[in-house]
Amino acid sequence: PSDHLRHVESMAQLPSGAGKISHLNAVILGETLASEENDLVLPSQDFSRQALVSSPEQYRKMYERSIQDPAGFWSEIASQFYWKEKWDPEVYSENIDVRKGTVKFEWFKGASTNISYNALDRNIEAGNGGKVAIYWEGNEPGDDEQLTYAELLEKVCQLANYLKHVGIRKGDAVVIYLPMLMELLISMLACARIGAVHSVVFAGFSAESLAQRIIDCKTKVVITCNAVRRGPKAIHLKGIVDSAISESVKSGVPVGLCLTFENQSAMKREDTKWQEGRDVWWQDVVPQFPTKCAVEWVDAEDPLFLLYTSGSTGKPKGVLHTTGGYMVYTATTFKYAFDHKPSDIYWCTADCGWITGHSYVTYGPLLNGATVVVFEGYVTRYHRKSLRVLGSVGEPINPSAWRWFYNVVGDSRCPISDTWWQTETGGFMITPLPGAWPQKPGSATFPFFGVQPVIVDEKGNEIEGECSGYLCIKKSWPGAFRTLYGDHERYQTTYFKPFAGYYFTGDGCSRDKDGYFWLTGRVDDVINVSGHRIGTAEVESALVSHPHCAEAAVVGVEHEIKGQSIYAFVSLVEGVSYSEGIRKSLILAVRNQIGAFAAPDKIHWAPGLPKTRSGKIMRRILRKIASGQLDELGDTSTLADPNVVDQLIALSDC
Ligand code: 6R9
Repeated sequence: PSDHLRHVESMAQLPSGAGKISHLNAVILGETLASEENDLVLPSQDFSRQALVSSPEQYRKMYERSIQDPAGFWSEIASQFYWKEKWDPEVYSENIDVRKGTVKFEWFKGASTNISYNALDRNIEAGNGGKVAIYWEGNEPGDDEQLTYAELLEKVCQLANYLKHVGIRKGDAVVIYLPMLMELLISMLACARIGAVHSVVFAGFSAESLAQRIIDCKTKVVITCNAVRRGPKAIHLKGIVDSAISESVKSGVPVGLCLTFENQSAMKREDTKWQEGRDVWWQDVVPQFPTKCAVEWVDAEDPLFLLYTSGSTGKPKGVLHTTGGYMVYTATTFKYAFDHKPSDIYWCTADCGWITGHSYVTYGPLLNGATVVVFEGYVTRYHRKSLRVLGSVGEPINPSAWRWFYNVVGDSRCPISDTWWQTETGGFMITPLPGAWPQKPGSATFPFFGVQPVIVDEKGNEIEGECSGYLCIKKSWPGAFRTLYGDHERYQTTYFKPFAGYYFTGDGCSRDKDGYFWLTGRVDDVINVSGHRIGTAEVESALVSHPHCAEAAVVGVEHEIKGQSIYAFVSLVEGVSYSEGIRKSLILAVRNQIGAFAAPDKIHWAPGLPKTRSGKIMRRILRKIASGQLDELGDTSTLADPNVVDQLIALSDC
């Protein structure tokens, strides 16, 4: 790794802190509590002294203000950004309660701004044009580059001008299917500059998944690269895009342009399949365009991006984020959760194909004028002396993993921000503030400013104090998603109907006697494999598309390394018998339709599935069988055919 990796100061996905506080419904630590006995890890005095928020009291003051006077709190923060026109007069309006009509949030409505301007031009005007914005580390040692803020702006402007030249206008969707090259960030920022709506698709998704997303947002342009190197292998991304586009064309979405970056370290031009007229090499056109591009000022509530995520039905959801609130929220959460200092070099290991990459590789850090490491491959070895803050996100981190991260990676010195949030929330929701809180290994601690988490019971009643239940959020926050693209009804039904009056997160949660929040995982049919969100229904529909599969039921089981792994119960059609060949081809069906990351670890042959008399699969029982908890099967008397369970147990090791 080149020199700058030795100075990585904060790794990303989220940081931590410590403290005693009272908050929300909870309250809590007595004066004497701060010790290991209570499993508290205190931030060092040195750290706290220099931190943006350096005590529980300071947090509490800011938090209380953010709840009592959200308009004042957020408009003060928002004033640090450039707005062509200010919002007037309301800072926000919201209806979170389906019983009161259509759910709708608006922040800074009427104001006009541009996030690309705020991330680039504003920092350059403040004198930081020569500061490094991106350190890019390629797959191979020595394969690295860097861009200052001024250079990044020029590249963004050239692409923005090119996109305008080919007819992309404000509001048009642009699909980006790229690995972690600098061009991925450049593409996002170029779209934002001209008011186009980017939809980044993780470059591990299959052609079918990519096609599904292209069709849903009806894009005319796909930005990709010819190939990407994964270890010794080159993956022909352009080939995947070709299949996705032909699929889209068949469905009436005629993608007319495939802008392809030549990723020379992975594949040469000559070896790339090409369709004249539709395909264009990035390097042939983009550099010819002017390095200045006027900004398209957009309303704070104009869409910034779409990001598809898994839900509990087969069809991925197009989570839509708008401009103003998302900008203010990601910048602020980044600043406080990582205790950002201008001299920091910040590295987030996430891919921009997921929300973490959007909010905490691209927008949050650049809006703060930070120096960001973008990394395509794997780190072999680096010094950790300069690390200040560690972060974690995506799944519950158990106390022993937390301690390893803290003791080994952070030399028992760096606070960890274990940040809980979602694609839908735009930014961190429950997170330690390093320097403010004593941490508890495995707890995401307390809510960020302006966020009101509540725990509700099955009936949707808020429960207080030490308890567990369903995690919901009361009131809106600036970074909240505004709709599911093209399906506001599904947005309301999925998130706001289950517990009327609240946003339902889909997560289970408990709160301890000290008021700390502990996320316990999804309570719906979503599986979290190594931080990748996968709907059981998506995997099931990929399996049943196999001609020999009659029925499939997928559950998540605990996995030591991945958090959860995918376990599939499969019934074959009559007359076909189970074989290794069929097992492999079933797994291939999932890889082809979703992507390799969604491949089941286990296929469990199932002559029948446990169903209620009304035909509903009882996943509770399947989960127990999958995790070998056979003495905890519970009541099986409501099954249409209780014998099915014994059959499945007998086939456990096949
Ligand atoms: C940011 C992101 C969201 C789901 C979420 C929850 C799980 C995220 C977590 C966590 C425990 C944390 N999750 N952060 N669980 N502790 N710190 O991951 O977005 O891909 O939409 O996933 O991830 O289950 O509901 P997304």
